[in-house]
Amino acid sequence: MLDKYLRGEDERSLLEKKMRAEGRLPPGQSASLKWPVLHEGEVPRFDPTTWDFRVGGLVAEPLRWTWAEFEAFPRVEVRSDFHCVTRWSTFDNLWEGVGFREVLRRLSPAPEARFVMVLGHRGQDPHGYTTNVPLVDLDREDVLFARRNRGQEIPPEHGGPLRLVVPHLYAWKSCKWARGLVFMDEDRAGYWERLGCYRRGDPFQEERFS
Ligand SMILES: Nc1nc2c(c(=O)[nH]1)N[C@H]1C(S)=C(S)[C@@H](COP(=O)(O)O)O[C@H]1N2
Ligand SMILES: [Mo]
Repeated sequence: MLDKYLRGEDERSLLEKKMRAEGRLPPGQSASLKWPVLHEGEVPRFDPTTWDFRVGGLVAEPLRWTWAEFEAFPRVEVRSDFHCVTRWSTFDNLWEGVGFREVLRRLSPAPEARFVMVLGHRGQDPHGYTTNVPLVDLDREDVLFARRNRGQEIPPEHGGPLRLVVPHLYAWKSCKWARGLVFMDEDRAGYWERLGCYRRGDPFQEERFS
């Protein structure tokens, strides 16, 4: 270890080297051992008696699930990497939660509904955080509404009690405090996308700012 220290190879740069060698470090990213907190606005207070999850837009019928209903959905575990457009990446995050496909099975989106607006907590803000994602990028085994990270409830500042995780796109798509979905026939811009982020945001293509 002293050798590595003297060569300036700390744990972080060793991880970065390994991830680069495995093709898991997108261009322009550095590996982080810490999990930074990054979001706009305030951390919403969670109240299980008023919390709900709403689905609208181009679905057979609009839906609303209470906290108790959502909590009863079967869970999955996913291990995945996480890439923020501000150039940090974390690796092998163990998430547990409700798979996006588990939610999708309960809905009947119209055939033309190829895009989804993911809605964050609104609180006092009439708009709140939103992010648009093509449905094909959500309808994947590794996309989930996460309840737990590395065996712990997700802390409020990281999006607890429920956050979306879309590991193959930049982390601005991984909406914290997720509260709803709107199915759409065309791609509309969410919060960061309106402010100049790419509509899709593939970290391996460096789709950062359009
Ligand atoms: N509701 C909400 N979700 C959000 C954001 C936000 O501002 N509001 N920021 C996004 C961005 S840019 C990143 S990098 C990740 C950061 O998640 P973390 O704070 O858990 O690391 O959350 C994403 N999800
Ligand atoms: Mo980010």
